[in-house]
Amino acid sequence: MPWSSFRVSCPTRLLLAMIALAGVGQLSGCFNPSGAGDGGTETDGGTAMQSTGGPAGDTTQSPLDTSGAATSAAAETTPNATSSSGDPDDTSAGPSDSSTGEPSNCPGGDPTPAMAPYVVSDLVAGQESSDLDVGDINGDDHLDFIHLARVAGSIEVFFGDGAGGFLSDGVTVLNSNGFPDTIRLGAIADETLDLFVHMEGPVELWVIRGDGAGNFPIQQVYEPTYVRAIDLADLNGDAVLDLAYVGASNLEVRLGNPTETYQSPTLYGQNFGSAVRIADITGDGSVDILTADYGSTELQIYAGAGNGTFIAQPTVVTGSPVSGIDVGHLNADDNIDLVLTTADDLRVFYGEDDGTISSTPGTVLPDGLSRVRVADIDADGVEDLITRAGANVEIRFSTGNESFSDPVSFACSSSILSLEVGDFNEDCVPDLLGTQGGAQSLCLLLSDRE
Ligand SMILES: [Ca+2]
Ligand SMILES: [Ca+2]
Ligand SMILES: [Ca+2]
Ligand SMILES: [Ca+2]
Repeated sequence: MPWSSFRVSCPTRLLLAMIALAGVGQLSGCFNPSGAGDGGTETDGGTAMQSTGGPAGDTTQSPLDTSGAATSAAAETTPNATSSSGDPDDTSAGPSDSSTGEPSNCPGGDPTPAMAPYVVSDLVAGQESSDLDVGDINGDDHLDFIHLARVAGSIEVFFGDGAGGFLSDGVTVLNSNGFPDTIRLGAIADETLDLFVHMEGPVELWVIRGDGAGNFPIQQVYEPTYVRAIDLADLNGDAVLDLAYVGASNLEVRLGNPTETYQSPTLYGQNFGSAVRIADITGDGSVDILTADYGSTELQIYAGAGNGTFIAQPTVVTGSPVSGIDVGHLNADDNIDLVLTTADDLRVFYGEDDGTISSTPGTVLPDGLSRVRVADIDADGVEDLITRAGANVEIRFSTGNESFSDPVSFACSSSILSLEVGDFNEDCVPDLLGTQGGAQSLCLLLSDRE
């Protein structure tokens, strides 16, 4: 078992820095990722990737957040599905909260529509990164990120300083002696973020519990577990984070225990999955699971009963195999929408007023975009599309009328594998962070409102 000696290292200088930061007033209105993010992991050609949507966003949610994407999203102007939106303790005012008329917590005032300049830089990581996730790992109210150095097998945290910088070059929290390829953050049964890591060779799912201070001292190994894509949410309403993943041959659902351990999986359907996403796509208040299969041109929807069990629904025909899934609010109504990337195009399926999803795409962009994230980049209350094309990160702004702008492109130095969304510099504009193939750095796109 490759699970051997790893004990958290937390250099003294870092501790001092964190202590110093504790006295800094937090920009509570601007900290949280706008919700994009976290979501399901999607894989593309065997490379672990993010969608996240994800629960982008999932990454900072507590288990209580996950109660129902559409419900919570509709109740707020913050549009992301499984993101931080449902958390009553979440003081974050995403950019779209500007529509509420509440006083702005954003330095310089709320972002204005159509404003989305980014400064692109390489963030040296020392190792090629294969996947990442974002969240406040050490509880100082500043967004951090964690990433996998696949070849070295190490897991590193970069603690954010709240101004777009990071307190060190990365702190190794675990040496796996294996080949981690997928990583997710989520709080299992308390407020502190825990880690979910898939290992290759042997295939195992590692659940690594965090202490809320940036250390990950408690590990569990579930084997053999092959994960191509994973998403996290509370599937049965007990406020404990549950797991849904695809990989070897089925959709597997593992329910969490209050003791922060996981039960044996329940299997659903044949699935050699490429992507999975949890969201209340049926609009009944219980989260559902969407899965895509490498060999299939249909998206499978498993409707949640609210108790942790799922029933397969009629599939959504996608035209060609799906590589990426995200959900969000991409037109002007409050219904949750679904966006898919396939080998040939990007398709948006808009939610209907009766709680169903249209069976035919309302918008098709004829570009072969292999992955997608949604986030409201320009703070107009409608989420926008974030994709990548090789080394470029592309943003297509939603008009709110089921059409999108031409892509606005930002060039990274190498092809983007995983992409996450979060507001690292706390200016209320989502920032973007991607892993880059063949580079010992990550690509940071930091919003620049000047
Ligand atoms: Ca932090
Ligand atoms: Ca649960
Ligand atoms: Ca927008
Ligand atoms: Ca920002």
